[in-house]
Amino acid sequence: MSQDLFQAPDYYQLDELLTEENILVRNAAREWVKRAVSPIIEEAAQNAKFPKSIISGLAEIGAFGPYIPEEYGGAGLDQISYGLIMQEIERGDSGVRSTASVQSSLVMYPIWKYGNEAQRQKYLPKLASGELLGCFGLTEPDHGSNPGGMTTNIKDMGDYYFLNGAKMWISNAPFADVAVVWAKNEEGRIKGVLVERGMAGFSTPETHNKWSLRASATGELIFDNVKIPKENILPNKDGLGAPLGCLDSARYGIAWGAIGAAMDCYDTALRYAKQRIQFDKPIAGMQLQQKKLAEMITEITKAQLLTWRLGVLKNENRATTAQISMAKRNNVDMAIHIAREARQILGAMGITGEYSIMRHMMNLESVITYEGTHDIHLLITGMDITGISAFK
Ligand code: TGC
Ligand code: FAD
Repeated sequence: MSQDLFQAPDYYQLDELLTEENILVRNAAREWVKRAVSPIIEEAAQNAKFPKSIISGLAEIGAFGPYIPEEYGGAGLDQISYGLIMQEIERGDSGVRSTASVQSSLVMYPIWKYGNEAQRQKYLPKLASGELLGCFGLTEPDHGSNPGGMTTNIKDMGDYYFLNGAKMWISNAPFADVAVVWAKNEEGRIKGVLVERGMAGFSTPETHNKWSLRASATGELIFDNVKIPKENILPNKDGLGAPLGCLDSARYGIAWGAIGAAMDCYDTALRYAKQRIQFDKPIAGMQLQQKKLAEMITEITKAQLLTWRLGVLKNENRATTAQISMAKRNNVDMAIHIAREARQILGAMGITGEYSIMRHMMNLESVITYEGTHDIHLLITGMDITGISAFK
């Protein structure tokens, strides 16, 4: 990829809404992405290889557990700083943000919220430092949008449980040291299970041939009579609401992250349009290209405002599932449209790895599907405003 010349758009002076700490945290993440992610990410994506070299840097910028209390190794930051870290990381690559989202919101969050003190002490500090990496197993081959139908199960064997079943499309699975897995007990109640690499009967084959999120490793989790010690069950919450509660936190991070990807596409297209001469003038001077760029900055600004407000509500513990869902859906949709338009502004150059746009565009095809598809989020809003569930 050519040199990273990124300049973040802030059309409505939104920095004035941020605290000093928010800006410090955001700038540290921004600087790290330029230094450690941009130079290596295109090659990692082209080779479909997760760049393990970034793990220590992610831990250093506080991307593993930004809002987890410091006593457990987290960064103890507010929700807006958490969002800004995700924005900056996804400005670099959605797959790198995925690794941070999974570790923070889908692994550390459930251990912190639903685990007991021994589980918190055992796992959280090592997850925060990147010494351990985690993954989150909810989706199954036959249960994606409808995780409540899952068939992965635990059976009480007296001193331990037997875990059987399979999860699919799991980010970080191929190298995760610990998996937070959702499984039904004999009463059909969903429980959180901590499964560790090395347990007999547990395997994590990698999923190949992805055209999207190529710098993130995706895989399956297969459980064949895995013996689970009883202390590996998360005791403090069960039912479908437990995994869905984790998704609230991860979807919130994605809402910010998608703004980062959109900002990078817009900034790249703007710079290119000013330099590229056709018909004896920069294409930035052509009305059709200006329309595209004007619409992009408008949509980015609207998303920034929506998401900042959501962050304020989240800081006050007032953000609802439906509000988070709306921001995830809107912002990812906004980013994917901007990526497609920006790609066209670069003409043929837009399809190459010289620029980040095509990589963002392909990545966003996963982001619009995972953590609830665009359709599912429309139906969550529909359910919220009508009071009628389209899922039943
Ligand atoms: P429903 O009947 O609505 O709810 C079941 C129970 O859950 C409660 N609940 C929530 N609790 C906490 N937080 C939330 N966000 C909650 N949403 C619902 C609800 O109150 C109820 O509780 P109770 O006590 O009455 O039992 O459930 P449903 O079966 O009708 O499903 C609703 C639906 C479709 C919205 C839900 O299943 C859904 O969100 N599906 C989408 C699945 C999804 O998002 N999967 C994501 C997998 S993880 C992933 O993609 C990681 S990618 C990571 C990366 O790489 O970045
Ligand atoms: P399906 O549920 O089969 O949906 C197919 C289509 O039908 C979609 O367009 C959907 O919108 C539509 N549809 C489904 N139900 C309805 C309905 N009621 N009304 C209208 N339309 C409907 N999962 C994890 O648990 N952990 C992970 O770490 C994880 N990482 C992922 C990483 C990647 C790269 C990808 C691509 C996925 C990942 N997922 C993960 C899985 C992801 O959450 C699921 O793919 C997603 O929830 C959708 O499930 P599905 O793919 O089975 O699609």
